Amino acid sequence: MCKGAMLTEDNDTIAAISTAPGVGAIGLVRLSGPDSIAIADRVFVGSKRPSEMEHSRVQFGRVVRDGAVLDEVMLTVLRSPQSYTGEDVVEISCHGNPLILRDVLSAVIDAGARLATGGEFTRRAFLRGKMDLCQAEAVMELLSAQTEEAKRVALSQVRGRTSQEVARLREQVIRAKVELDASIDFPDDVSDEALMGSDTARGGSSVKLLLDTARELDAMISAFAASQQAQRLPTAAIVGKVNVGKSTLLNALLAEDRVITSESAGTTRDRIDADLALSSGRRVRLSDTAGLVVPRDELDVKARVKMEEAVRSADFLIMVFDASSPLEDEDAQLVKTWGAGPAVLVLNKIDLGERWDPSVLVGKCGDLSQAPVVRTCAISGLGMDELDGALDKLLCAVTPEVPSEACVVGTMRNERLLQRARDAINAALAASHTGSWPEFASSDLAEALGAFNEFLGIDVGVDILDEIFSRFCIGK
Ligand SMILES: Nc1nc2c(ncn2[C@@H]2O[C@H](COP(=O)(O)OP(=O)(O)OP(=O)(O)O)[C@@H](O)[C@H]2O)c(=O)[nH]1
Ligand SMILES: [Mg+2]
Repeated sequence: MCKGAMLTEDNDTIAAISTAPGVGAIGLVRLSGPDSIAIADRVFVGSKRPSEMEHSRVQFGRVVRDGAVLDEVMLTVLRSPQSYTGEDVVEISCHGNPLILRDVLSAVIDAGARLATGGEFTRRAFLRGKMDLCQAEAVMELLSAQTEEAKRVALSQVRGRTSQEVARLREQVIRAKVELDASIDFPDDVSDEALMGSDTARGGSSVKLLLDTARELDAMISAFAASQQAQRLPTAAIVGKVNVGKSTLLNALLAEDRVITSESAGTTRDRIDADLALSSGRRVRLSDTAGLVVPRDELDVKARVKMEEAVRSADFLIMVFDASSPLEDEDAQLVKTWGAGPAVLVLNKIDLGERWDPSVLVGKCGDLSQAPVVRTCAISGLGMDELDGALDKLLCAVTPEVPSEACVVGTMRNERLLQRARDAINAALAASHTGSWPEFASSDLAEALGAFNEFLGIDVGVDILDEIFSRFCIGK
């Protein structure tokens, strides 16, 4: 078992490329461990040796191997314990070319470092007490956050707010348990009143303390559900009759030639997803779908199934119509079948004229009266700004509100542990209504403390750490 901050695992020096794969202005190779600075001495040539540099100083120089210059770099030395991992860390900022980064990494490995595994830097930060497990897990959440809410939750967790809240609740349970245990060991010294509630002279009874804790846990658990929904990328399915310009509209929104379009009806068969960043910065996943048509063959039937799946999983619909030709049965079918949910109505091909009024559609489905109508010409991009704005409003409407002051946990593991703690506390409270209080309650509270400990990473098993850190990328 790991004693959280106390136990350290490996004591070697690890290295990895910490920036994202691909070309960038700058790429970072990071070393952590007791030999980081000695290894840097072996590969770096500058006016000072890295071992002579003070903490957090940066120096320009060259990384060399066998006399050949691999790159001109900026090298930073961070001395233990004032670094991300708590160990000696050296960061080498190179030109962000993957070939250069690979050369510099292989030079430091030849000089004595080991290639880091996924999440190993953060795992070391946890094991050396730089952060608790809840914060360490949130580092990964922060890197992969796709929505504002996901970013907010992860950042607040990385900064330690969630850990502080959970540590406070854990303290409350410890206080209640100490009082209960005292009543078991010294039954004459602790009155039932003190435990059950009316004796407030002792600074609040165990029952009151536990009721408050369970209430706070309840609030965190219910905020989790709303927050999870707000954390996933909302999706919108682009639907409509064949050939109305759905795929052209997707390309216009993305400002790239992403999907095939053509004048023959039935071009799109499969569902095609693409992520779009709106001008507000909010993001939405768009699904282009096969057009509605009377099925002629098995392929049409399969395409229809895919289209219906996309509609079912969408948060809202982008219903596309050809404004330049008369409405047909498929248009009416679209509105009748799916017009009751949140949607934006797109009247496309307005460059070819507008043959009908959108009120005709609204008349077919009462719920559509709330739907915004946007007129577009997808081949020229006309109307895309209005559509961007309409999508943004719909996104706000379908994203559940999570109070910004709510303390929310980021992962299912975290939420399950809070539930486990809450259920154990409730079991302890139930015991207070039976003759079994306080013996049974004390063991329930031990269970609640176990859940809090696992949450914070106190006394967790290596298997749990492996599980958590295996999801990390290499270099973090
Ligand atoms: N004039 C004009 N033509 C358009 C417009 N939008 C799309 N088109 C054309 O309409 C044809 C069909 O476009 P698509 O985007 O393939 O239509 P779709 O709805 O995806 O069609 P399916 O995948 O077959 O259901 C293509 O020839 C497009 O160039 C528009 O706003 N104005
Ligand atoms: Mg298409």
